[in-house]
Amino acid sequence: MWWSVPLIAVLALTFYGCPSQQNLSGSSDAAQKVYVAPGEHDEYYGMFSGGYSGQLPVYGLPSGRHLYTVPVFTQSATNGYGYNEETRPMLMTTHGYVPWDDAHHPEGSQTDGELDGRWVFMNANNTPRIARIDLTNFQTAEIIEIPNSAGNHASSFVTVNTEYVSAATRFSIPMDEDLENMDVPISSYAENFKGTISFIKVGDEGEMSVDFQILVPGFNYDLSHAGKGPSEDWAFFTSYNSEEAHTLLERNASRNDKDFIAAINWRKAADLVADGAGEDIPGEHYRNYMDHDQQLAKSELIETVRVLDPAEHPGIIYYLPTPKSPHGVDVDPTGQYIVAGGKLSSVLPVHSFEKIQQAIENEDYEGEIDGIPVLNYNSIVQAEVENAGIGTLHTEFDGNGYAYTTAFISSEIVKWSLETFEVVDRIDTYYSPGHLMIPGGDTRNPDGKYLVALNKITKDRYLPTGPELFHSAQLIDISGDKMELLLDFPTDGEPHYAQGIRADLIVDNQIRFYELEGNNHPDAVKTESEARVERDGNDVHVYMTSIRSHFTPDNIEGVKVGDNVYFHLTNIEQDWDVPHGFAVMGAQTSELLVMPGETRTLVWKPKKVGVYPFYCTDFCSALHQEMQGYVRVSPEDSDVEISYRTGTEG
Ligand code: RUQ
Ligand code: CUA
Repeated sequence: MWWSVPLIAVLALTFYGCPSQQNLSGSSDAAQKVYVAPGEHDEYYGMFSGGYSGQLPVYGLPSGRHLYTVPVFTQSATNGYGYNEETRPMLMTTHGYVPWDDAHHPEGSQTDGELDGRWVFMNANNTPRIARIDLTNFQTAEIIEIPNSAGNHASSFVTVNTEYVSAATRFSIPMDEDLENMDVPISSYAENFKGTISFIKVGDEGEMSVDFQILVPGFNYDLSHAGKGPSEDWAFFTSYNSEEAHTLLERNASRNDKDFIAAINWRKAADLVADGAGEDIPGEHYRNYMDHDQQLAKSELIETVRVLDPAEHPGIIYYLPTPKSPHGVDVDPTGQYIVAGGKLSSVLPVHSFEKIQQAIENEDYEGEIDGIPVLNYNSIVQAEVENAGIGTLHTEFDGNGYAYTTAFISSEIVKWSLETFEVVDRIDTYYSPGHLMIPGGDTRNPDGKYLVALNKITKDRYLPTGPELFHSAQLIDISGDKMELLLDFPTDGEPHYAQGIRADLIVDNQIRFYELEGNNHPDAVKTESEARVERDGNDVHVYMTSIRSHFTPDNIEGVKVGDNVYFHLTNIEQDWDVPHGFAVMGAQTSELLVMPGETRTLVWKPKKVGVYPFYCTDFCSALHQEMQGYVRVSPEDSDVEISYRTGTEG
């Protein structure tokens, strides 16, 4: 337990001189199990959420090597995502350009309930959005905004064939067709505030659209997971604050003994919508996507959204009473059991899908809320796992009949049987795990070899770095009867959830460079002879190429103070792992990092007269330092004409 560490740490310090040697995980046996020899590759990709970094850091497992970070909801100076003109539209929202978010749950696309290695979806919690990351190039391919929502936390979980991705409002908000009526006192929460649960349709190419929203009472919707097998037409969403408090939730939303899991028959709702059910209400939202042909992100504004009122469409949603402010909701590989994280509960409740179906059939209800039947708790609960730790949050499965649950307060992972519902093993974590991840652990077919604990608190685990410490992940061997800690490593940003995907599902589909012929960017230049500089009023367009180790052109004159200079750089290399960078003195955005065959644009507004150097930022060849050039900037009223050259004296 983390609060008991200082004492142990002091003892350890006395005897070994190092506080982290208190546990014996550094045994050579454990080291062997995570050792990936130089030049060898890991068995899994670990796609971790970056939490408040808004990105998707990617680690190799079991080694814990940090392989890459995919920029998603946040601008990234590392490669210019969100800074350059081509990718800025990805971050467009109805609130304007939003270059940051809080990303919580990466989820891999599935076919027939198994990971298929095509895409990873991830939610933005703050300004509600869902991103789709393409695993052929590890770039964000699309971001869709979720309307009528605030705090998109119960997202982005997929149905068994990636028909839909889920979203739900964490913070209920006033909702009205007439936007004027949204200006209401906060104290009118109970009468005016509503939630929505959204189903985002995913097309064959991955393109997303908000298919429908279900209007629900003003609780806080927290997490979700779709069913599988017998329950595959259903999706489950936890909620808290069934008290509908709007202040001091810590106390006021912890009164009720039970809150609810919303069980939604998404198939039925989707069929109804396809037949024209529901109502289109205002719901402005952006859909931003990468146009691969033009290598440019595009934004489109969608104005309405289809909404279903459960009172008018019986059979699409039921409430499952669940103790007490539940957090995670996880469905076992058979699709039979729905496990809720009992954040404030002394037991871990497990609902049975079969019993839920019976209760629905028998109309075995204990009440109704806004037209939503509340099923009888005692009729649907299969078991309450005792002794599963304190502050249980999330559960994953090994495919061998066991479930693993994180306990935040008692700082441990607890392994229990899906047959006896008894705890069979437990292991301490360092410290306070939130989510956990087993590769495929929320699919029909988990790989029950490793488990990663995604910890919230780090304390003394690594060399201290001042008040701020990276979060930590711990790799645990779950292949035997006893869990064994193998490795821990710091993570970039807060790893809420993660996905472990078998490397062979991804490796063979990798794009190594973009074909220059396929580049239809309107500002691309594919040969040095096409490179040029053109003035158009106050705009100067530099159509530039890069190849080892020069830019064309590299001497530019005739730019004036007050101009907007667009550097459109096409990297005409056709080889793997030869990006070129571009930076110019005084630029107010990041560098560009341009992949072979790709075009990227940096806008520069020189403020002072002078001669400005530009250079390549990525060490690309032995003569990388020579990869540079100059732009001459003349006074606003100067009559120096545009001219440019490479390799000739001016
Ligand atoms: S959360 S620690 Cu998924 Cu954002 Cu549970
Ligand atoms: Cu091109 Cu360094």
